[in-house]
Amino acid sequence: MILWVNKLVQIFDHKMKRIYLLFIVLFSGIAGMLATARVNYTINDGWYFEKGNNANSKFFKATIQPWEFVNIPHTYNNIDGNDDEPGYYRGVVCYRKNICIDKVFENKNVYIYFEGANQVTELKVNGQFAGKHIGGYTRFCFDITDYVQFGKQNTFEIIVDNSYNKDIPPLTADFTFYGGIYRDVNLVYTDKVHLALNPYATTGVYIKTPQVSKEKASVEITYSIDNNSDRDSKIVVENSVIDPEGKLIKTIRKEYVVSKQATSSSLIQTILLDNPVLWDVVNPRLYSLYTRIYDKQTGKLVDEVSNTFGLRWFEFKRDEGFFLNGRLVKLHGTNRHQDYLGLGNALRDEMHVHDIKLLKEMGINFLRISHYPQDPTVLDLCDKLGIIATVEIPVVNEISETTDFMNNSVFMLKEMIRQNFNHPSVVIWGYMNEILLKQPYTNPDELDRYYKTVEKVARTLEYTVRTEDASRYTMMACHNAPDRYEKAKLTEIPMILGWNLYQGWYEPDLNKFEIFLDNAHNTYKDKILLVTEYGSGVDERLHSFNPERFDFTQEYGLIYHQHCYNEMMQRPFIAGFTMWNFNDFYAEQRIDVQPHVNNKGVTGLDREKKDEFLFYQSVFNQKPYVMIGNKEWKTRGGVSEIDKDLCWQPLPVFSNLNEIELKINNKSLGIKKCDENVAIFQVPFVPGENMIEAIGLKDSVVQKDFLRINFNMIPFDLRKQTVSFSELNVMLGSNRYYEDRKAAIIWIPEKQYTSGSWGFVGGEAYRRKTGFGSLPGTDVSIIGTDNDAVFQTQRVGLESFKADVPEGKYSIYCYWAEFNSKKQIEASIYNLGGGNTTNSPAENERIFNVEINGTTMLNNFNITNEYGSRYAVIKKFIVDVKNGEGITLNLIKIKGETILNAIRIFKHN
Ligand code: GCB
Ligand code: CA
Repeated sequence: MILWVNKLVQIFDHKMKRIYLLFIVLFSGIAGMLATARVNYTINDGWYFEKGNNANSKFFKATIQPWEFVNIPHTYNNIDGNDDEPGYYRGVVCYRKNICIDKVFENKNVYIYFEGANQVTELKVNGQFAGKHIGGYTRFCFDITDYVQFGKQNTFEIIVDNSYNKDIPPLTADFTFYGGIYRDVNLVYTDKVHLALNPYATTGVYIKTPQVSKEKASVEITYSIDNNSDRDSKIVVENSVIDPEGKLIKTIRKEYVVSKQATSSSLIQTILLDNPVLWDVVNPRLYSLYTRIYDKQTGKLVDEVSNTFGLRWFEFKRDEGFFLNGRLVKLHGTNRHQDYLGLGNALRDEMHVHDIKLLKEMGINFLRISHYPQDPTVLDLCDKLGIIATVEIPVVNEISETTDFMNNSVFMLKEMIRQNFNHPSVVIWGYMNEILLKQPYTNPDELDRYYKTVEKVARTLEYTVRTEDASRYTMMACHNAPDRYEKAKLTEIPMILGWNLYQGWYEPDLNKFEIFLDNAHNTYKDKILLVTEYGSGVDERLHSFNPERFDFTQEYGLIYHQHCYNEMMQRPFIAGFTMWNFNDFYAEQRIDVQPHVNNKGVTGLDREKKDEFLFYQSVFNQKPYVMIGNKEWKTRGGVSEIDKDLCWQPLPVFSNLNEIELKINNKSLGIKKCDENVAIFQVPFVPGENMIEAIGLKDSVVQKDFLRINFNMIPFDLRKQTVSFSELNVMLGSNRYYEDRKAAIIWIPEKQYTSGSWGFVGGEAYRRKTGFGSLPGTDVSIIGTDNDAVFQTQRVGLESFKADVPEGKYSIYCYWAEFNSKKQIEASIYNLGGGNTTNSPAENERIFNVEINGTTMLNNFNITNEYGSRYAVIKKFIVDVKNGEGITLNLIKIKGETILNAIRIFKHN
């Protein structure tokens, strides 16, 4: 309840004017003195951490083992989420710390504020329960005033649990559910009377801009005030607007009496502005709003909160696209996950900042913050840099049919909306991703019931968004199974249908991508369409000059992205698109060429730029752009011409100019036209250093890029060439080049043996059969190696590997991994039906002998018996090559087919 006097202090008459002036003098003076009406700082450092919860709180002694000393942001799954052992710790942990709450805060309210902890958090202060929060991706705070002792050390214990919980989304998803307090944690001290932080951990101030045009804007400010004191308080609330130049342009005040021990909510003030400076993607100008509470009697500043906001208007038109401030803007961007190499999700603020800056550098204007709300810095940066954003709650893959699941989802949605309400960058709230990917029932009746529940959850979430925030759009992202979504009536519900499309990746035909787009546009007559995901797996270490689907090479990725990009740009009804993904990210259960990692990022786990990033940078940027590709290919090499120390390999140059000239070691290779922003040159690499120079011309301005490539020449003819033979690393059954970055060696594709050279004799490349044709190599994780790519292909039925090397002492390393397994591996649902059909049966037992230059090295070699399957086996044989015999490795079959996955030949002298 609030007893407020609706008495706006305005300049009505002379008397009021005097009072007004008095206010100004009084308030500005005191505000200057007490700039810190509210105190807020992090308490991230020096926590004792323990897995499990042996909390015996009161008598906690920091010295007791086995406590580990950690800093927040922290997760306990960064190691076990990426090891060979399936699964990762999902359970209870405890963080503890003694914190002194200073006596100066004696009359204040004390809050502990979490930016995020995954996924259930419980707080004890001095042994007493002080709060609990559900959900791993939203902010929350607890009022701990009644539990702390001022002027003393207080024991804080935070128990965090990331166990599977059927009532909390996400239940399953293609990313690792890192546990822990992985974002900042703060203490906040406020006056007893203050802008309300709870129930949703916000600033307590919500800024709406219901009318914005070039001429004027109305700014509607809604706020709630907590009075935790024992007396009703007479207050003045002041709202001041600072324009993008930093100038104070409007201040309004309103008086209230706020009742003791109560929250006064939905208080509103409106400010009208003339000639507003607009927020736009090209010129993102921000206003600030200071909301201050003064004590009416003393004039003392009691609380102050600032929020930034932007003035813009926007609209999606079904056939034409997205309009911002009346101007058509094709939304082009990416998705982003919040993790990083080796750190899991425990990133410092500056790393989030770096990511969004990098995105801007790539030239995007649209970010789908998937699949959950992220660190507050992310949207701050979107506001600041001019990036349109969509945010969503992690209701992914499937639901639980429980009331708690529904309630938790609704609560998360409200948290997300209220916490991010003031960001001008946000135009869409999302609430479901591929929700019908998992089909928990096979029985049609049960599935029907399940669909009805999903529909109910969707309608409830849709309703929640519309009542919380009618100014933005609602969205659901669906996968390529429209019939399911139609059956469950989901396609009717949101304003925007997002589609996650993988034609040309999980599904075979790249051209079906655009067919899908046209169909969707014709089918969903009243829906706005976005492509919320499209992507292909790319490992920075892999290249191929014969790229194909699922080889994880840079080259296939480029073909894929160029295709999708062009098709989307040609269709105005695709209002926007966000590629999957900005960064590679951890997905513990996923097995690709880099197990536990989803490598569809255009940057790596460490944000290394792949060629796909450079491609997009060239198309998204207006400024003249010239960039030589393959920058990440640090140890490059290839096989020489038959009688020359030269190796021809293609090299892409990315550019938005018409033509590019390329030079190698100062010799021009001519001029090439850019085809869809790429010019691919055939480059004659020489052994050792190659200085590459790309030159583009635009309006008589020369744009250049340089790349120094140290080329490892592998001679074709092993004895005659001037480049003396040193080593040879060949992946059998493979078309790919692979960089082993730790050893800085280059693995190259196989070739057939010819006299004087090297290569295989007999056999065929292993291909796995899937629902959509055969694919290169296996997709299982190989245990005991980081170089899975070297083991994931093989030649089956190989008779020999021969290399006509010069005389000398050699190490010959044979690499094996048995793909056949008794255990059928569960097909990944993300393969969308393109999973394996042959997980080769166990009866394919194989036994063979290994013989080098006539000597039997291994007799009755049985890999499965000795090592089991999917295990990396390397055997090194040391051999003296004499009498011009070269190397002949024979595999002599005894049972089943012989195999060899890779071979490394290293010359010692
Ligand atoms: C999807 C999911 C996303 C996955 C992605 C993939 O459709 O929404 O979470 O990571 O596909 O790479 O399969
Ligand atoms: Ca693991």
